[in-house]
Amino acid sequence: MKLVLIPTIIFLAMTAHAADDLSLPDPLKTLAGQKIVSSKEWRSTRRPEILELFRANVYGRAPVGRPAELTFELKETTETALSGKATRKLVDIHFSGPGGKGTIRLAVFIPNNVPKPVPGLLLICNRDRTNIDPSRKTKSPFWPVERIVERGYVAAAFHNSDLDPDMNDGFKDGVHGIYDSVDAPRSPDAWGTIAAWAWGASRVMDYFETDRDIDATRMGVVGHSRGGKTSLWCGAVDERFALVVSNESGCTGAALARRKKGESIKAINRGFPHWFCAKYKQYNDKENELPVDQHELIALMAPRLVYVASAAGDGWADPEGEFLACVHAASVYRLFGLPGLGSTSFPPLDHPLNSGHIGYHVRSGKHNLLESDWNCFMDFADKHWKKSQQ
Ligand code: GTR
Repeated sequence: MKLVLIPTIIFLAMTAHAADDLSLPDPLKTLAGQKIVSSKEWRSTRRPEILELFRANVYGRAPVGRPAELTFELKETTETALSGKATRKLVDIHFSGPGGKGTIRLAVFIPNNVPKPVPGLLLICNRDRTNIDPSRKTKSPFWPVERIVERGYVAAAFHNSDLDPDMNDGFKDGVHGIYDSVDAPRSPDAWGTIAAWAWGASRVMDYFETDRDIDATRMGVVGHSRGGKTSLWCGAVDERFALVVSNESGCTGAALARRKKGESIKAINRGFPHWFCAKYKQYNDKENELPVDQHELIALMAPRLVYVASAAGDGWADPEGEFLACVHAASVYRLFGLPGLGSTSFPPLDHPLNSGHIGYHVRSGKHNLLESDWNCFMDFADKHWKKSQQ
């Protein structure tokens, strides 16, 4: 017994110590030094403050929310998809602005023979489009539609390049070209590519709200890696998403910047100068000067559900930093009387923590989004959304 307990105590002490050393910004203390003691104060004062700090310093400011010109074109409805198990809808979401127009090509599978409206998961796909093949000729664990439908959830997906190509193109292409002002020089807080993709997920939510088969009040947004950074930012900005899933999002996703483990702010700004706003580059090698850290991004989901997934072989995304961000977001959930993660010790491999409103797992293996990850996301959704049925 002693032999088990002693290492556990040492590990717990190390975990707490590692986090204390970081001098993380306190989600419950305003810039003016006021202590936030209620969910009401959080909502009225501190949440808007943190959201604005992320906008101004990290992801940038979208010049438009739901555009005046937004239409949904139902291109196809197939009621016998997946051998009759699902109804497939292909929807083109058209938007336009001063600089042109664009289309999100959304694919949705709605399980048949379940009560409507159905909750589900929307994937922001950042890998080759074949991973979200709606014909199902190509099947990929990145989007295991058959499994998602079998578990009673809507499976929806769109490709990030419908919003903006993943290139440092001077913000000429995609939604930046459509909505940015051409008269003024680009400001330091103008939106980057991650914010553009997140904007797209919100336009998909605009569609969900019109589809009576889909329960728009119980939809999750899921992203892997750069897509996970996107799902987190989307969930922060758009509170209509009831569940936000970050799979191995790492730097400027779920991982704490102040730990300086794995990918750094400088490395990400060098490698992907178009992902964030120009001002973010001021924090290269200056993590401690950033007025926020990523636990506060997770806290912006409160009191909604958020799930963070890591892989043990993905040091670049700093699994422990992703875990600690969840631990340090919990104080905000407690304001709502919710347990947050419900644990402060790093879980063993392949043992998800999913009883609180923040879920977390670290699985064995490498950087990837697998069917086993999806199963964990759905276990978490089941726990919280199907409580009454258990
Ligand atoms: C890496 C990048 C990460 C992560 C990853 C991905 O090259 O450094 O931040 O986003 O790409 O999206 O697969």
